[in-house]
Amino acid sequence: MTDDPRPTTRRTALKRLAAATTVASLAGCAGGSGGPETADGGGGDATATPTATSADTATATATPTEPDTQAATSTVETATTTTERGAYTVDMYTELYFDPVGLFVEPGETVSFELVSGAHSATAYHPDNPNALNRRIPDGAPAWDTETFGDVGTFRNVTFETEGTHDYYCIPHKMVGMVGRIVVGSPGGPAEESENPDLPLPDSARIVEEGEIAWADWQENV
Ligand SMILES: [Cu+2]
Repeated sequence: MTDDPRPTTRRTALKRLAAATTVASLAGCAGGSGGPETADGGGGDATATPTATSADTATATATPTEPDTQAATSTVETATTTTERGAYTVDMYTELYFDPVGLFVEPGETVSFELVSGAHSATAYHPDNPNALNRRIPDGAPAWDTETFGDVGTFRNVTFETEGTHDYYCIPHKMVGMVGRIVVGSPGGPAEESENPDLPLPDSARIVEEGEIAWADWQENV
């Protein structure tokens, strides 16, 4: 399905970058308390995304999802290992990847982004999110963002309501290709119009077909 002639030197370079950045993140931003500010005043999406707080105040702020008759929304809530896990889990590793890198869910389902090692975020490509630069989630979907967190073993939940293709990235590691894709319901939206600029992602049709694509199965293609 892929005719991917990318030279292996890219992988080598990525690994070197990964190693270097791992050290940097361990030294620098392991605390996770100072997540990047969310850009305010965009005003685009009427449905405000609840702001995820730092992990140490995790339980109090989860905003219940209210069924919205009109707008499709994605919500973010903070969570700890003691709270309820979503139907799906995406693991985040200090080696700078999401696993699975490609995932299919039905609208309304919740994905738990779990921190296995390092300090990471899962952040939608939406102009309101830090360094997103471009939009790669469907029209009408809010700027979902777990913000960066560093407490290993915890997770944060994102509930996906908006059908289409949601590309996302890790704020500290976007530039070294820590990105992933979730197809909600069926593929669609701006992510389908161009290849992901930070790292090629699995084709959405393949994600739908296979349900999930493990990083180990994909990294040979990048
Ligand atoms: Cu990361």
